[in-house]
Amino acid sequence: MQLLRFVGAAALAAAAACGSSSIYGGGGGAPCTGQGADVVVSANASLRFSPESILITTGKKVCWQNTASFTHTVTSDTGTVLNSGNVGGGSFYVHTFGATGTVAYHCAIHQGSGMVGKVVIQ
Ligand SMILES: [Cu+2]
Repeated sequence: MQLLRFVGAAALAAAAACGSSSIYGGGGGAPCTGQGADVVVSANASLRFSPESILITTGKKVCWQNTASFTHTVTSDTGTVLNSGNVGGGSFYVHTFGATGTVAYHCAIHQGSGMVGKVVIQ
């Protein structure tokens, strides 16, 4: 019990110290599964983010998996919190959210087709 309490405290401390950061990569397979993401959002072949809106807490790691065979982006509507650049088919983009707020984003290539999403961080 004592050990469990210690591990819990360490995990909390690590989360609190964790700022905003991004990871890029992937290609083939299901790379989000190896990223330790708390939430996975697919950027799919139907030009949609799924789920389109997610609710998380600070310190959570979100992985966008491009499940299409073509390129998408994960790009903040305003600011640069999410700025994936081109994410090729089968690749992923990971971002850990360090601050509360609402981040509306879109795919820079398919925004005109309604490919938009939102992350609410509490
Ligand atoms: Cu797209």
